[in-house]
Amino acid sequence: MNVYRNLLTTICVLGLFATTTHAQFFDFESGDGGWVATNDFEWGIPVGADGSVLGGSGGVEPTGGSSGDSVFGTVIGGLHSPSTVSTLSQTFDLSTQTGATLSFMEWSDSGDNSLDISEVLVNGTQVYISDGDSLTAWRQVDVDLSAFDGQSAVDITFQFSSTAVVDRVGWYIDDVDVSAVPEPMSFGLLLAGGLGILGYRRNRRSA
Ligand SMILES: [Ca+2]
Ligand SMILES: [Ca+2]
Repeated sequence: MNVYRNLLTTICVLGLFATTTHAQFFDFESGDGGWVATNDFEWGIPVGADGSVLGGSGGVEPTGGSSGDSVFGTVIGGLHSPSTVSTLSQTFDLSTQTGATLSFMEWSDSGDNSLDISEVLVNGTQVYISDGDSLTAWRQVDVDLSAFDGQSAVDITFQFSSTAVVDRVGWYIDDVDVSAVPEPMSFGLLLAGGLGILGYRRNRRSA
């Protein structure tokens, strides 16, 4: 009976391992997490800069992060630049994943979407566009990336494109989470490994 109980426990434990993984989570507290920033995007601690006070328009940037202090934003403590495309990118391997998702926290003050555009591109395809609201709190965004399951090079890019019309504090990003569940083959390997350990322990006990 003990063998069957152990087997059940092993399967349950492996089942826990097979649930959604959050191995690729970035709170940006200890660094840039390998994200590559261009132009206005920079890593740092926002201080609540006010777009109108700075000579631009709109609302304020956050004070600190959604988590901790640090974030990425289009000019920390200042207005974004006019007529500039700024990007924040990293490439992920989703070749052994299924049901991939992207979630992140955003703070946006970019005005009407007909002017400045805050969007997420995955392998060049737009998967999210922010409405550009003048947010006064962090907002969670969830994006389904399952269309990219099985691909070994999935580029995720946060892209902020500004016009020459009016400058605001822009777009701030924190707590980026690229999650997925190991595909069935990976789960099978885990199960086989677990059963192997169980068999080894059983053999050792009876030896
Ligand atoms: Ca943070
Ligand atoms: Ca800014």
